[in-house]
Amino acid sequence: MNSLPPSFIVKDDVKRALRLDQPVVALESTVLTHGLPHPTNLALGRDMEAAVHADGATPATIAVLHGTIRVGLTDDELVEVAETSAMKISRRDFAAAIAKKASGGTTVAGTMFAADKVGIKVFATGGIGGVHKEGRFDVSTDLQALASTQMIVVCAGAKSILDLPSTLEMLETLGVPVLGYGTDEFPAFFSRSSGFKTSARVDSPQEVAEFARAHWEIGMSSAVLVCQPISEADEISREEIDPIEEQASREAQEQKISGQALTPFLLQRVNELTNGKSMRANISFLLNNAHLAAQIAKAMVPPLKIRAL
Ligand code: PSU
Ligand code: MN
Repeated sequence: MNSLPPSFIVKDDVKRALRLDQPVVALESTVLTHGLPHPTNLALGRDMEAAVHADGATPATIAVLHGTIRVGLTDDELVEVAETSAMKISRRDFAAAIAKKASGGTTVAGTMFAADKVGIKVFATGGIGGVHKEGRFDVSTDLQALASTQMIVVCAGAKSILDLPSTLEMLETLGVPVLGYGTDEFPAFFSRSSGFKTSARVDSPQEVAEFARAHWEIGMSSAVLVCQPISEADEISREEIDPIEEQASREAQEQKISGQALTPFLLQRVNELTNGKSMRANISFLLNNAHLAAQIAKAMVPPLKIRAL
């Protein structure tokens, strides 16, 4: 961490944990700035940090505040992120935010960039971006980040607002292992099943850690994507959610919503159309993913040191 650029600020407890090789879990913040309404977003941000702590790891929520990239937020800073209408920061947006001294929530790709810079190896999120149905070239930078960052990313799969088969094909093309946690099937976010297969199955945090070690020890440079299905209690059936997601997608096309605005629009519409049920489901698996990520981070200790001959 000695050569960090000046625009980075790492919170003291995160710095200490990293120096001592203790488990750390990165958390994203676009879900706070663009995924959930206030004050639910703040409660969720706090609860995700508490979930990571409860399982014995140090949480590092990542965001940009007044032009500095923060790895780990104080509670006051978390309040600020949750309250301000901020930028959505993916990889290409950091420089704009730094130059303008702006604030923003980091996407999966943005969070992976900052986490990787400081040496964090495990990251919990809700859903990754992917190939959209609405635009031929709307493919999330999240996929590129997964292709090129050695990190374990815990998610609940991808939403069926995305083109799931194309997203999975892209992950295969990019060499990203897609692991089902306790399942052989790729989970579809709100629903436990999607009808699509994962590339491998794992059943414990230790197995995830062993898989990641093997992947990186042989020199692979891609992430390991761990997909944990939503709990049965909070699941929304595909019969119920699919038509709603289709409607949201139709509306986005009618209203010509594209680019960065598309994912937040779809999330919000699906939430409105399910009367908040999708948001409750979202919160449920975000917390489950934070717990699992902490357990995986613990299983990754001692960290992998790749030696040359
Ligand atoms: N999917 C969700 N909730 C989210 C996101 C995706 O269910 O909050 C956010 C994540 O931060 C993800 C980003 O990285 O949206 C993807 O945006 P885009 O499709 O514009 O790359
Ligand atoms: Mn996009």
